[in-house]
Amino acid sequence: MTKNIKLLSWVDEMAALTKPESILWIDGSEEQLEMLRKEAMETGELIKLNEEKLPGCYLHRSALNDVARVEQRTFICTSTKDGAGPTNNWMAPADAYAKLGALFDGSMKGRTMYVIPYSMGPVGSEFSKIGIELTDSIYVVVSMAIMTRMGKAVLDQLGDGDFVKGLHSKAQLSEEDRYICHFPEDNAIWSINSGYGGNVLLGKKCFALRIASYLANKEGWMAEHMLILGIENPKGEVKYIAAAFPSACGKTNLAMLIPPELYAKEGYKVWCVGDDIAWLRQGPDGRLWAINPENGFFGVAPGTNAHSNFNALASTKKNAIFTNVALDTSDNTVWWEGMTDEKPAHAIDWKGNEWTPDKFVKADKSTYAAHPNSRFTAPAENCPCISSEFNSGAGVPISAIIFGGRRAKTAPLVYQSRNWQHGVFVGSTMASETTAAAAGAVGVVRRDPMAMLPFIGYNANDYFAHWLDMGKKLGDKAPKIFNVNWFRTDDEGHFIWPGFGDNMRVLMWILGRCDGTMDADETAIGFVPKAEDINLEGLDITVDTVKELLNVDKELWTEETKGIDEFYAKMGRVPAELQGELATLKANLK
Ligand code: OXD
Ligand code: MN
Repeated sequence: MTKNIKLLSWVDEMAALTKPESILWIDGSEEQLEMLRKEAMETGELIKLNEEKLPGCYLHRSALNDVARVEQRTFICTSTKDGAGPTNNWMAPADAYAKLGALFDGSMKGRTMYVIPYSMGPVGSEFSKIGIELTDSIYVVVSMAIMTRMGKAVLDQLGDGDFVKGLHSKAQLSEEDRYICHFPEDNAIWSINSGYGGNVLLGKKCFALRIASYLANKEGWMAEHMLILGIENPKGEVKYIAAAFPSACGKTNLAMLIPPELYAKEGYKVWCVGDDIAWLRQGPDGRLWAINPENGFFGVAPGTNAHSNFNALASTKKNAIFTNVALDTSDNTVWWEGMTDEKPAHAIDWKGNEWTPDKFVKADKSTYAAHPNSRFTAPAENCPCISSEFNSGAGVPISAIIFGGRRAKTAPLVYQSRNWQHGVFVGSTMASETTAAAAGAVGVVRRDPMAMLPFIGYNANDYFAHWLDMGKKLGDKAPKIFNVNWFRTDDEGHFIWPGFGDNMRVLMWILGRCDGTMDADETAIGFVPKAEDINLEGLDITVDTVKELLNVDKELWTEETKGIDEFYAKMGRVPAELQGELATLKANLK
C-alpha cells in the first residue's frame, strides 16, 4: 500500500520487537472493517446491538482495571527533565525505550499487528498531520475508524513524508506494567498494557494534544483542549468561539448546545465544529483559524440524555461503539445512569454481570449499571448540529477564546480579560473546585492551566511563553479572551445559573464584546457585563440575581492571588509578563 521507506522499515522493526503472527494494513474500506468487527464479535470483544434501534452499533467492555486515563503512568520522555517541565512525569528516552522495549518484546505473539494510517484533520489540509498506529487490538482499529480519517487515502497523502509513530499493545493488560510514553523529540508514542480509549486511541490525547502541543511550540501554532462552536445569526453570519474547560465541566454539552427559545425564534443557530480538541494557526488574513483534528466524539455516556445533550445522544444512534455502558437485555440496546429516569428491568452491567434496578444505591457508584467513565465513540457526521465547515481544510476564524472552571464562589458568570496578555494570565491560573459529590474536602482548588494540565507535551512555562508569543504575532487580530463560570452556588449549594442551552445568553454577550456592540464595567479582574445586558427573557431569574452572579468579591480574590502565588512558585519559571499580571491584579484589589 505504500513505498514510504521510513514507514516500511519502522513497521519491520516494530514487528521484529513485538513478534506478531501476521501484519494487516488497514485500508479504511467498509469490507475490511466489517471483517474485523465479525472477528471481534466471535471473541466477545464486540457485542452487536439491536440493528433496528442502533444500526451499526457495538458494545465493548474493557478490563475491570482499565477504565480511565492513567496520568500517573503517563510520561513525557524528553532528553532533559526540564523539557518535560514541572507538570509532567519524566523518563529519559533511553530508559523509557529500554523499559518499554522489554515489555513490548513478543507482546503481540499469536496476534495480528494492525497498521493504521490516520490523519488528524481533513486529509490534505495544511493544518493536518499524519500518524501511523500499530496495534494488536481490533477495538482500537474500529474506534480509530470513527475518531479519525484513516486508511489508504492517508497513505497516498503521506507519500514519502514523515508521520507520528504510534506503537500500542494490549500485552497482558497488566496494571503494574501499564505505560503511556511520549517521545516528542522522536515524533513517537509507545503505549502498553491498556485497552482504554484515552490511553490507546493514540491520535487523540497522545498525538493531537501532547505531541502536537510540542510541535506547535516549535512551528508557531497551537494545539489546545478546546471545543469549537459557531453561532449563526438570523442574517446567516457565523461567528466562532473556542473554549477550554477541565473535564466534568460540560465541554461536549456547550459544543452542541440548543439555543433557548428567545434566540431560536429569531433564527439563531448553533453549529458544532468540535467538542474536545482544537488546532489553531494564524491564517493568511492575520486572524486565528481553527480546525477540529478529530472525526468523531469520545464522550462520557452517564448523564447524557435528551435534555442535557440532545445532539450528543442523537450522534450515538448509528455506527457508534459504546464502552462499559449497560446492556438492556429486553431489546439489546444500551443504557447508562442518567439516560432515562426509568431504569431497565434487567441489564448486564459494565462488568458483564446480571443487573436489576434493586441493586442500585445512588451513593454507591459500584452498584451502577454503567461505569461512571463509560463512553460512546460516535461519528461527528451523525451530529444534527455538525458545522458545514467541519471538513473544511481551512478551518474557521475564531472571534473569542473562553476559559472556564467550576468555582462555587470566586469567579463571576463571565468576565473579559483586558487584552491577550491578561487573557493568558487568566488561562494560566484556571482552576476547578472539587464538589461535594466527590470524596475528600469540598472546594479544594485544582489548578488546570488552559485545561491542559495532563496534556501539555513539554515544559508548561514554555507553553505559557508560547501563548504570549502567539498574541504578539496576532496583534489586534487576536481573539478576545474571556472566562466563564456556570457553577456559582447559593448558600445552600444550589447552582444559581441554569446552564446548558441558557449558556448561549452569556455567549451572546461575549460576541457583542467582540464586535463592539456590548458595554461592560471594568473591575479588578477585567470587564464584567452590565447585568441588564444578559438577556433573561423566558428565564426565572432576576437582574439582581445576575448582579450577584457577576459580583467580584475582593476578599475572595485576595485569597485567590495567594493560591496563584503558590501555583506560580511551583511552576518555577513563569514568564515575567504573567508575574506582572499577577502584580497588577494584587494592586487592583488593594
Ligand atoms: C478527557 C477526555 O479526559 O476528553 O479530557 O476524554
Ligand atoms: Mn478531553
